[in-house]
Amino acid sequence: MMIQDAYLNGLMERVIARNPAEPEFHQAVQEVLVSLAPVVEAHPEYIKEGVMDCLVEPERIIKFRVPWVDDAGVVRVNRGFRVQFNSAIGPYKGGLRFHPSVYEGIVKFLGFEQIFKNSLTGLPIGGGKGGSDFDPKGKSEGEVMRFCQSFMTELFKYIGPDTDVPAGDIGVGGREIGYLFGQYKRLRNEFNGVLTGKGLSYGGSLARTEATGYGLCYFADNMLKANGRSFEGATVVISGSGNVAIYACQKATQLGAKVVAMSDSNGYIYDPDGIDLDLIKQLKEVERKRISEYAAHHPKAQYHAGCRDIWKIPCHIALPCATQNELDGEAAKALIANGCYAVAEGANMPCTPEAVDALQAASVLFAPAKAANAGGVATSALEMSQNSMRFYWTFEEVDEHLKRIMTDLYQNASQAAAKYGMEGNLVAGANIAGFLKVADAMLAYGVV
Ligand code: NDP
Ligand code: 2IT
Repeated sequence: MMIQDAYLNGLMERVIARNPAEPEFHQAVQEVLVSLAPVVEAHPEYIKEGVMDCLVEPERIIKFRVPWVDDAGVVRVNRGFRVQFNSAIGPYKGGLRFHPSVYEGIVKFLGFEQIFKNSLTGLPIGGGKGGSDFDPKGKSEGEVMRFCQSFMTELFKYIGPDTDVPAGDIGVGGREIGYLFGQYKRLRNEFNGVLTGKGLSYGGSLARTEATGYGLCYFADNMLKANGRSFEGATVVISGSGNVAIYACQKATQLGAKVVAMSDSNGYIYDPDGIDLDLIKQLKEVERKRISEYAAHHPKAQYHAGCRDIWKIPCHIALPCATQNELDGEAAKALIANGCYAVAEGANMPCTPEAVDALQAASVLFAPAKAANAGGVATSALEMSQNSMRFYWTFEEVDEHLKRIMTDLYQNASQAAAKYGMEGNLVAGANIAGFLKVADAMLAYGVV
């Protein structure tokens, strides 16, 4: 889609020229600038006071060497990143991703989107993201531990509970957060809430593990009900079988849906009887195995190598929960042809721009990642609150906060879209509502 504003168009050209060979970052910025064109038209001060130019430039990027020794005694060297994108409304907050595909452009796209997502939660958190091109797959416990310790030995200089609070993302779960927190505590000699997603015995919050997947379904439920639909009786396809996918499957099932497919980076399983989530959890959370093993336990289930065709399975609701650009224009057309009426993004930027355009043109209800998956980081902020209070809330208390946050978020995004003449367009609504709070704080600070 074109940016309907000359200044923002020029800004987009400068972003591309100043950040060459970072297509994911360009894609994320382009989408936001398209949404913000009517806002800057009504509020030229955001351009005049430099807010737009500052918004697309990270406050700070830290890039570092991560050396570690593998089990064979060989020295390995990975790259570490932390992009501290925007601290206008709170300390930088966002996950760490360990995956071989990580480079600066991925961390920048994720950090940029995190600014708006975190603002949308209504909680005081700025935007940041980090990670490494380290691949945890096939590594021993000892190798993962030594890598995490080396990573934190550099990162600890730049983070803190009032400065920057990392958490998990792809390849970083409870195990990795434990190793990272242990090393931070040792280096700093401080026990504080510098990371979220911690274990329950050392400051973690109940319901953080479930929060992104649950929040995704709470958001989707709001969107469906506002349009006379619901999860009850719906057939659902979910990509991924990691943290977000597993708890999205659990909540969708609790809300009355039947989840018939899940995937990993090698392929997908289709189980017409409904996914056996206990088995998925055992294979993925405990044994760290491939999803292909599922078929051996359920004879009616089919395993297909490759990820793309998962979107050809007929469903009413699709929840992409694996990675960026995993659902393209062709996949969107297949979903539409099969009668899919809602797509909610659990992963960050899983739908390509062509897919989003096709879904919206066909009036498929579309919940964008920044809004739909914000329940994870919102619950991270609740973990920070509990750490500051040196207190714990029950699972039910945290879950109630999460539900309310996702409902408020849906309302705010819908209202912002309607206010700027784009009723029902939650992409625009989420971008605008997330932007306004950050932009007003930036205006208040002057040029800093
Ligand atoms: P996990 O590492 O727990 O799971 C990732 C899942 O996605 C795995 O099934 C993985 O398969 C699959 N996957 C990863 N990369 C690819 C790829 N390139 N192609 C196909 N499949 C892939 O991560 P999360 O569940 O935490 O994260 C999933 C998505 O949700 C990401 O986009 C993340 O940014 C986003 N997200 C996560 C939040 C959180 O709280 N954890 C919060 C908000 C968003 P395999 O095991 O084979 O690699
Ligand atoms: O993309 C995300 O919002 C996350 N990976 C969660 C970040 C967090 O700080 O909990």
